[in-house]
Amino acid sequence: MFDAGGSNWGSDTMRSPEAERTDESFDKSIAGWIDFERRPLLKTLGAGVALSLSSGLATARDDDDSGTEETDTTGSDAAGIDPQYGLAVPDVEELPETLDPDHEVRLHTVEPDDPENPDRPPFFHFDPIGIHVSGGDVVQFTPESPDHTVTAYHPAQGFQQRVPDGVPPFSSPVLNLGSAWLYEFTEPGVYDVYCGPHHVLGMSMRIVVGDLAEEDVPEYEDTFEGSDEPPLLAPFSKAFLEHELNATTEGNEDCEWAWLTPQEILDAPTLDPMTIRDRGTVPFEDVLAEIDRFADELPDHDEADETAPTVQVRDHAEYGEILVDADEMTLYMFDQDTQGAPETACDGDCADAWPPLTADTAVAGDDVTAELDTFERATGEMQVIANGWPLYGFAQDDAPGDARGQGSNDIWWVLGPDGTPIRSDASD
Ligand SMILES: [Cu+2]
Repeated sequence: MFDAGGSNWGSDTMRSPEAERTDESFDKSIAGWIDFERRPLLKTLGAGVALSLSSGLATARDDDDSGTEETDTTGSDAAGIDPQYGLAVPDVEELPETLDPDHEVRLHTVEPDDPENPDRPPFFHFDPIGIHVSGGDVVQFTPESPDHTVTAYHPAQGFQQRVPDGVPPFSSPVLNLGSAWLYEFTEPGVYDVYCGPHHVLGMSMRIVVGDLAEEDVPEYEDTFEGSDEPPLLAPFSKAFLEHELNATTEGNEDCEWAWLTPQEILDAPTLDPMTIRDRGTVPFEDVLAEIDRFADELPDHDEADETAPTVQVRDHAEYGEILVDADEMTLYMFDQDTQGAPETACDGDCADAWPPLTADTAVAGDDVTAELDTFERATGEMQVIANGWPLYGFAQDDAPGDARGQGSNDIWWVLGPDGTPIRSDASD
């Protein structure tokens, strides 16, 4: 029930209704916080949007009127993910089971917590903003606000190449809420990507693929000036935009640049490729904290909870280092579950006694070496998996350090930092 999208990638997309719609809604989405005098700047941004997407724009929406299923004939690989166009899934609820994404990146808009400066524009960002994936991993990009894209820095998009050699200038279409876009990262290396509509607001991120070594880290320089050819793409440079901002806003010469810039983001120390490789994921907050002029304005928002570790390690007096949840409560695995199977053998009354650990995104604490993932329970909640084992709490544990469920019926066990069950005797 989804269109693989291949037939929608027209060559005349610059004039497609979708491009115009995006241009318009982009204006609307930021009109609320920008003053009237700056409208000419927005026109400039709008033009840039159409240009930046010209080589990779297509609709992510189902064509409900067509009544026919069209087949992708553009040379997709076996998984149906095109190396240039990825795979747009109009309805994320209908993600084909054969495509099991290994990672998820959300595309966000967050209002800063800045009562002193109510006109401060929102932060448009990817979260996590840095991830390390294995070669061949599929990443699902999920918009949580409208009108984002995921686009490679590439000469074909008007930028220096910031993806490994041979990687095409890939781009998602403009993504609407409820959709998703999948891309398979096959070539090892460092990938910098941006959101077309929000690039000038600093919306960019870095993906490190494979076992990167220090000597393999590419030197990306001078990217944000745009390329000389074609010169029309130069409007992406910060200098140009500052000029426009100052020219269109009276007495604005001393105005501090209100937005994040991609350069600030991608130069943040915590987005160093080796740091990303070592950390696995880097939340947006960590990058924001490293940009001096925003360091005091971290959004005080659910965002903080979403990026706090969902699973961490705690030393237990009897069992040594074990996995615990965000509140340091002991976590368990269930022998009747099948390791690696995205399903649970514990629901109903069982789930009352052994509440599943749920989170939209599983974030590993520092000492967690188990690979974390999630799957959808019948209730619609996302349950966290460590090393292939669905995780549960125990209703009779009252405080951190309690592990009253250990060895219960000889089928419930705590887990070590790598997600291996610790099948010791019951403690009582
Ligand atoms: Cu965006």
